[in-house]
Amino acid sequence: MLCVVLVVAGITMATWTTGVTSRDNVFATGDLDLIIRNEGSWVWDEHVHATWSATNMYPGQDLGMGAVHFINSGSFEGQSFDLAVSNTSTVADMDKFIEITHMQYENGKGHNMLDGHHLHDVNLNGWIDLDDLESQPQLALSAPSTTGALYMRYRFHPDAGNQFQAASVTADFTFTLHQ
Ligand SMILES: [Ca+2]
Ligand SMILES: [Ca+2]
Repeated sequence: MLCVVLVVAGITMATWTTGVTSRDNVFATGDLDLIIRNEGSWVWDEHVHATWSATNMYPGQDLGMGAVHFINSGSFEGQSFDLAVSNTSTVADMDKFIEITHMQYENGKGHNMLDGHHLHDVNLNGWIDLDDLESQPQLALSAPSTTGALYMRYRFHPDAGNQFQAASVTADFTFTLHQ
């Protein structure tokens, strides 16, 4: 059995604080608080573990669309947003065969991450995949002002060989909002 588990986890809460204290002055600080929810869920949570998964995958199979939604519930507007992934493959380099066929970041405006200006085929296998995203975290994107979303679609690449039978990839996504 071939399978891929795409875990959306590790939400980073960015908190703005100041250590300055002086007599008779008060410096009040605000914060950034990034929370997410799964597609199909109404619950916003800092500790959501959204799981995009596919089992019994075969080479060439479309793995469908996954979505995760964001909201900044803090008192500051976020200035920038980072998106990173860390992959664990049970058979080496399997993440290179999880092709990303669609990747759209929405924050009031749609950003096609496959437009040639964001994600590149850095491992030079001819397609954009989870390994490319792992080595190119998408940093300093414009922040989700109130809400935002990430939509991704995957395909198990047709060139995947028999070495990946009974193997799996786990991809942990981390989203960071900066003041
Ligand atoms: Ca590639
Ligand atoms: Ca990798």
